Amino acid sequence: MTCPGRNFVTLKIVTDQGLHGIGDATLNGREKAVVAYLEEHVVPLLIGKDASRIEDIWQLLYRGAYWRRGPVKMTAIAAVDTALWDIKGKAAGMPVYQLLGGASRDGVMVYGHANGADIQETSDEVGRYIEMGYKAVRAQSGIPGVKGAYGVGRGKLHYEPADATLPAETLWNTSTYLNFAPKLFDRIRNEHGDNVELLHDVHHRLTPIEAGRLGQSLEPYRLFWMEDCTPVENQEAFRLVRNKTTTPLAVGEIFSSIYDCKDLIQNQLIDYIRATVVHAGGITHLRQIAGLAALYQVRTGCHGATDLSPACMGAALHFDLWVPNFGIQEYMRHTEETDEVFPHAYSFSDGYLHPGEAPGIGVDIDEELAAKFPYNPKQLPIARLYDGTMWNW
Ligand code: KDG
Ligand code: MG
Repeated sequence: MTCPGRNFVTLKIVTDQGLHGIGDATLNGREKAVVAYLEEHVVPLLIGKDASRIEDIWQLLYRGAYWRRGPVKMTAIAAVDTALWDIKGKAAGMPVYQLLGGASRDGVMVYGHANGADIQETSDEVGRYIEMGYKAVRAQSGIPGVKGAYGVGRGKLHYEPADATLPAETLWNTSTYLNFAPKLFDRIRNEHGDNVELLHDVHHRLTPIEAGRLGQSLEPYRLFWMEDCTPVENQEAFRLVRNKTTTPLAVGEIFSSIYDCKDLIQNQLIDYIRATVVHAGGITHLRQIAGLAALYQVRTGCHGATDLSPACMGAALHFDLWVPNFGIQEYMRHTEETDEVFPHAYSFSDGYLHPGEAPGIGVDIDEELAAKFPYNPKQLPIARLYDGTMWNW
């Protein structure tokens, strides 16, 4: 565990041939749960195993647990899987995207995060991302009358919601938000034109009928996607949203397996699947999810907030460069300290990321430097309605 600005958990696997691989094992606000699972139940099983048997080790950790799935276990499995792909790439002298089947595109289109205290500040921030070369930008804004609206950080560059040892309390008001959101995107489209893709994260806050209304009211602004418009436990709800709006829907950053996604995908209730390497069982499992999604013209849009470490980002970029049904990749830049702790081969140019040509995932950890940033327990906020009722953050 290390905290170069925020907490990350990294698994490093070393082979007796002198190769090593790393994998991200970070579950924001629940870091130690994954560490304990790895230390108690996973690492002892790996000692002496053949590191080349990625699939068999995946099955051992998944089936062998008896208590299958769930974010803690699937994050632990993802860390092992990523580290083993890293090792296989190094053994072969190839970047992981080559092992997967080679590049399907020249670069990975990413979206950055623009946020501001109000509509103007957010629109200005979208402009700054466009100047930096981004082709796609997520816009989140402070909302008058909503204390601590989702997606608005203290700093512009490194939005970091997990900021307190006990969860900070934010407040939510749906009708204020529903009236506000179209005004935000109206200003952004007016000021920045049609040549930028715009995205928005509702962060699980609406009921299905409210989500339908929001989707309709945002149609004139042609969003690339509306994300997590309603909590995903009730997947049938997406049929109602779908029937109300042509705004594309993205879901899945909290999913940990193909079983969480399959009904949404098979019923064509979403357009983008947000599952990513670290929380959905690693590259081995994510490619199964993408394979299912491809049958239904659902494209990928991997989660890439700052709580996913550069080790996840590197692995995700190899996956993105290869996956036939790629949509977009989220890219929230890390702090300089984080980039130093995790030296990496991936690079950004003109709105696209490329994983680089280093063998493996192209990301390493500087353990000496990492040790200078000790773990600092932090939790994600919670949200309540103005009458005190618990809501979804
Ligand atoms: O740890 C929680 C964050 O990863 C999440 O709030 C970020 O919703 C998010 C996004 O779309 O990046
Ligand atoms: Mg999200």
